[in-house]
Amino acid sequence: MSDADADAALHDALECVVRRNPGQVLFRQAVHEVLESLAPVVKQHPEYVEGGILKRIIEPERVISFRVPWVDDSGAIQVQRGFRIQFSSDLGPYKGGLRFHKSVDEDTLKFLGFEQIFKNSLTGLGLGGAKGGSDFDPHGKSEKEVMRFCQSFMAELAHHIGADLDVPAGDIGVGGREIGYLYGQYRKVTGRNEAGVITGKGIGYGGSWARTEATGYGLVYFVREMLRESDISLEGSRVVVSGSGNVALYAAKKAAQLGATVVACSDSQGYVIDEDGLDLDLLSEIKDVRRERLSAYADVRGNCTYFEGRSVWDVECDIALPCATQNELDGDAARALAENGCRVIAEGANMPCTEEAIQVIHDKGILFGPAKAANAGGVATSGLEMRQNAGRLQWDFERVDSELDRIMTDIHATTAATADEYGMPGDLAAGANIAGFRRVADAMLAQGVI
Ligand code: NDP
Ligand code: 2IT
Repeated sequence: MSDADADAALHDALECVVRRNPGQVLFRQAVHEVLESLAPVVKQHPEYVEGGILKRIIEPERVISFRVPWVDDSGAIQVQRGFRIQFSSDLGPYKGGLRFHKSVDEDTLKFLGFEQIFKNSLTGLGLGGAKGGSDFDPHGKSEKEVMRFCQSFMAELAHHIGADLDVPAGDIGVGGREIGYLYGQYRKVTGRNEAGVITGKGIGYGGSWARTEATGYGLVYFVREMLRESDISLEGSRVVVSGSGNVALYAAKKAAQLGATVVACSDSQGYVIDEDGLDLDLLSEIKDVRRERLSAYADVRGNCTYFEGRSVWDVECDIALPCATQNELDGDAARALAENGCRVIAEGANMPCTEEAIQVIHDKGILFGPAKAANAGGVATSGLEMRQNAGRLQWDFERVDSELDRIMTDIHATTAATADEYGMPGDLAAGANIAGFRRVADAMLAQGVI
């Protein structure tokens, strides 16, 4: 296909997203980022355009939106909006997390569902792409309020999911506690013990060892692979993570285990810098057990500094791991990191770097690990949990962790080889988009226009 025809097909697909989804800026950003990488693929493979792949892949198979009423502790009735975006089932059952955060809307979940298709493809497992969630804000809610909300949310969602249909998991605001309540309500509503319907379950009732750790650990395994042929090493490096939730905490723990000093982390209010290296057991206790704000870490730890309302990307580091949320690292932040000598940025969160930031990272020669590849360890381990559930067995921690390590190593090798093959050596973002896309596109061609 000629360059002009390929560019026109990609341009038409993006135009279609903009026209059909007015105001959905995150979804547009995510689609643009993928389509931008695909020109060389489309030129070589006109069958993708002829088979309508670009037109089909940008339209979710199904968008489900529902009312979630619940009663708060004062007896007042609250109503939230719930969603499940079932984006693509070409590689397997729909798969992707649930996000509970006040910012959640259809735009957010479409961007996340779209990215999930390619991420799940890269894992090499049989997983389609989906995302769901609600604008419920778990901050400051009592245990009982969280339970009642989860029950109401699942009373509706249960009609749309199943072990061979759609398998949710956690994301921002949805951790082990919420998954427990959601799974309990699924059993109650359906009357079935169907463990493979949701992942991230507790170890005692069908969960997988190492799922809790998987996204953060997987991110650091991916960084280790990125550094293999460089003069940079995790050992002795200075690392900054953003966020202090599930992904941030276990990324920090694995980086520290591999000899790095993790000097700073953040939450939505501010960041803490601890020059001796963060006390990660204390951080776990404050965030996971006590469910307090990060400022409480500084109060208990002493001898460290908490900055309210300031950017964690001002902290000097060798390696930066954005692990909080989308568009948290912008062009200015990327320039600040570069000026302070940062050599590596790898995305634990989904789409944490803005398009301008990615351009700056590229121009400054900073090594970049894109989210679809670098944070795929979480969903990959969810895939391993589904496999264990289907076999009604449970592997030990070491087995799951070593499978995770192997999958992350393979994802790195595939993305690097694909970038080489398409003449963009070292561009792991392009490699991830192309490799992720090709597997789904080939499956779509093989299965016809459905
Ligand atoms: P958690 O809810 O455990 O933690 C989220 C962290 O990010 C908190 O520290 C939170 O701070 C901070 N944060 C959330 N929203 C904002 C915001 N708007 N501005 C600044 N800080 C914010 O979520 P996870 O750790 O599970 O998820 C983090 C990221 O990783 C998300 O992008 C998610 O999509 C992605 N991800 C998660 C996977 C998983 O397995 N959990 C897998 C792959 C990717 P605060 O408490 O103050 O809100
Ligand atoms: O963004 C993600 O990959 C996740 N939140 C994990 C999804 C999953 O199904 O484990």
